[in-house]
Amino acid sequence: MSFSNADTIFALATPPGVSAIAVIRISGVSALRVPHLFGVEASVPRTAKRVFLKDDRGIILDDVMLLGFAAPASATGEDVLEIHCHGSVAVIEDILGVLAKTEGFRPAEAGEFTRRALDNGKMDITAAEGLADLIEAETTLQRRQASAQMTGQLSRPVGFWREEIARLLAHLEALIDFADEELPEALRQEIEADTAKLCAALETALDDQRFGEIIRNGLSVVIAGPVNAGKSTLMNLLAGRNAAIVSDTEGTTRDVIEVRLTLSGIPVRLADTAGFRETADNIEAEGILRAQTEINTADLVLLVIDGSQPGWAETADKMCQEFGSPYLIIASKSDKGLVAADLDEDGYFSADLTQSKTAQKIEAALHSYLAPLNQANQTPIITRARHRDAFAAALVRLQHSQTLSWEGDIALIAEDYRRAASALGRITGHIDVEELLDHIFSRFCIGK
Ligand SMILES: Nc1nc2c(ncn2[C@@H]2O[C@H](COP(=O)(O)OP(=O)(O)O)[C@@H](O)[C@H]2O)c(=O)[nH]1
Ligand SMILES: [Mg+2]
Repeated sequence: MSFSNADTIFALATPPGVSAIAVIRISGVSALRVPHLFGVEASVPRTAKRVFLKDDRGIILDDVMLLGFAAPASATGEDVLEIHCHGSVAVIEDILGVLAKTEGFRPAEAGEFTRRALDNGKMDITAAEGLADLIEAETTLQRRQASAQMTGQLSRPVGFWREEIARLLAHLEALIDFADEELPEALRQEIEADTAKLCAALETALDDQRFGEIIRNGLSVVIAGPVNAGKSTLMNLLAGRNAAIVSDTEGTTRDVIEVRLTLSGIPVRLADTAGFRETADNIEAEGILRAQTEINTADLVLLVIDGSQPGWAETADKMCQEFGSPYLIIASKSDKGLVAADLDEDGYFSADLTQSKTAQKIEAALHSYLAPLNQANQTPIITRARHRDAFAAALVRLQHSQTLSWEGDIALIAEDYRRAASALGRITGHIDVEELLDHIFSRFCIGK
């Protein structure tokens, strides 16, 4: 963002449109002077004050409540004023209009309040991400995860590990400085043991079956299979509405149709796709290509296949082997008589998709698939690919350090620790290890 932090910024903090109350938020050096612009005396910080804002002709503009916060004790770390006005389009426009034409004021860019909070040390990147997730949260699990991240679920362990790595690094640096002296064996063992502990902790955090990312983005479940198997019927059954066209005409579904649902508290993005078959139709062929892309990136594929047709199990087996994702096989049309199959009982289940009660059966099967994900790590701390990459990079560095010989160049080992610490620092935005090292060295005595 290239615009100036010196400006006082303002924005409507509530959704646009008509509402009982709307909140206009103002942050920056001139925020607490805003009441004067409306012919009102300044408010006392942290005290709610009811006033009548006036326009430039002294006519009452609205009956509002003002709430001020003096820097640095505010959400952005700057002076902040909130105007709680009536949620009328005209009132909001008129108040924003006065602010817009005042010298030193300008409308906030997207995310700029949070950006200022970040710049002023009010929150780190993980808390800002948590806040963004909280605002977007649609399910209880998403809300819990977002609040946890906002309050340090991720930044606490990251900070702790980073400090631990820096502490070990400080020892290594001291060893480099006193290279002439004999390497203290006890210290070497201690560093190695602590490094092993760190690696184990990172491995545990990484071994979360991506549950945090799944909670955040939704589990991607793709319905796939041959044409006319009942894929769209299954989609509608789970969605509880006719989201996709069901027809006995082959090749009816040609594009990917997506609905969002919540299963076992987990948000699910359910996608219906075009059935597989050879086709001369360009649009359908593109649909099949899209289906394949969806399948390859899915968290779970529901393969629907007509179970009343001989040879269905073999076809299903062959198809599943090409999937890069976990899958469940659903043999449909069991009402027409399921053809016995040489498949593991747990490997599939049969269903009459035209019966609404089948939905519960399939939801139960999905639940048993989702439940273990949830158990693996009750409170995943990784919620984004960005975090995962950083954890993995730190782990690789620490593991690499363990392969290096202490008889060789200790500076090489130290470099691994340095890089591991910066990888973790990228998560919270604290990349500089030197500052941490200075702090740690200040507590060292010579020879330690
Ligand atoms: N008898 C019976 N018919 C089904 C079942 N599932 C789907 N159908 C019918 O099969 C035809 C194709 O279904 P559709 O969902 O459009 O299949 P898709 O091509 O895989 O999306 C439709 O006429 C459905 O009513 C089932 O379990 N039993
Ligand atoms: Mg279909």
